[in-house]
Amino acid sequence: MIEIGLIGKPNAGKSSFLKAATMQDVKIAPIPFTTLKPNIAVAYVTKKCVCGEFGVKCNPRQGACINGIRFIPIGLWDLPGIVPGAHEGRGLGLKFLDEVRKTKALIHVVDFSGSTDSEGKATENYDIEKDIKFVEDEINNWFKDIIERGLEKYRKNLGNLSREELVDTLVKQLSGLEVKKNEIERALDLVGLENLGEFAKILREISKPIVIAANKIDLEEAQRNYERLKDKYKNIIPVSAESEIALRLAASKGLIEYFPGDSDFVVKGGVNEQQEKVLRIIKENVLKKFGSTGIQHALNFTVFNILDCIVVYPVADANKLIDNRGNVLPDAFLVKRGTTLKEFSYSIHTEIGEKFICGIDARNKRKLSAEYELKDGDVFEIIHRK
Ligand SMILES: Nc1nc2c(ncn2[C@@H]2O[C@H](COP(=O)(O)OP(=O)(O)OP(=O)(O)O)[C@@H](O)[C@H]2O)c(=O)[nH]1
Ligand SMILES: [Mg+2]
Repeated sequence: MIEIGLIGKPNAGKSSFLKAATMQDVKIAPIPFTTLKPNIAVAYVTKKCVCGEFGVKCNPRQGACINGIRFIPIGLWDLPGIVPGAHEGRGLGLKFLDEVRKTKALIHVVDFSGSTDSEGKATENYDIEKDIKFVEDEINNWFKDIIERGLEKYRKNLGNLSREELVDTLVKQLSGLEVKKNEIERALDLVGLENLGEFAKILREISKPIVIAANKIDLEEAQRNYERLKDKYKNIIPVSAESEIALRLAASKGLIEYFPGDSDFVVKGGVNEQQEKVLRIIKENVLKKFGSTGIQHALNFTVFNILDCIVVYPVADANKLIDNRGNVLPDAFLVKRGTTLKEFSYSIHTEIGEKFICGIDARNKRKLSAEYELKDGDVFEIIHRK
């Protein structure tokens, strides 16, 4: 399962984001350091399912398929707040980041309203660009410290190491961080190792990209800041975690019809005056202005645009599209674009990879080779030796 981490200063809304995305009951409060230990919960990215095209009704083993939209599980980590100097131990430090080494990307939840300072304390007109910078710097420093530790024993003779030895050393040191060999090679090609800080920064950008969630976008100040900065930073999504929580809650109580990611909702009745007012504000101030609350969009954007994942559907029988128990289109897997069928087979089970013979495309029943590059929406059977 792909894992994503929520980072940011205290009070930015990380736990609110997690709750909005998963409805997991986590502690949320307007005081800094409410979260003291990482929480993980299952969230979902959404994509149109292939069941409509094949004219079948699917039985997902994980997640769900609702109105032809497939909900594919990912792991989402809610982390304690980061303050400037965290990599040197300030605040709660960065120790907890060790628990999220396996994340493939990070969502930086930023309080775009500017109503909290770098430590999460209440203020006014805070310069949010400072947050965008210091949190990234802290994460880059975390990488740098790990790389430095790995190279410690070679310090005196770093110049004597061949490129291959250097890459091998870095691969070993960074393996727990989900950093791949080709990512290390790319970073070395781009900036070399002369300036370790620069190398760590580039490697972090390649191997753990950061998406900015411009949170609290329901507030006027946040909307002003977003308009001012949206073109300056790339990968920035306007978000209102609080609005999404309210909408999901109202939907679960049967007050409204609402689907995560929707640009609107329908009131079903039984809404009191206060609830009606809150819903109206969300509709006018968030949904109409930004197209959604941004929570689902931020997750989908991170997985599909930034990590460049596609969705594939392995089945045990390419004719009936079922697994061994008769479930139709049981699995929808996220894989990185460019993954070959053989690599995918290994990722399911080493034995399937080792005994791989070929694949069969469920659409045209043609054979697929080991080197076939999987495409978005592929449905296939893997034939392997028994
Ligand atoms: N207006 C508004 N307030 C929000 C939004 N999201 C979170 N908040 C508020 O911001 C405060 C902090 O939220 P949390 O989710 O606890 O923040 P956190 O980043 O997890 O904080 P720490 O655990 O202390 O690091 C709470 O009072 C939330 O209600 C939002 O979208 N809009
Ligand atoms: Mg929290």
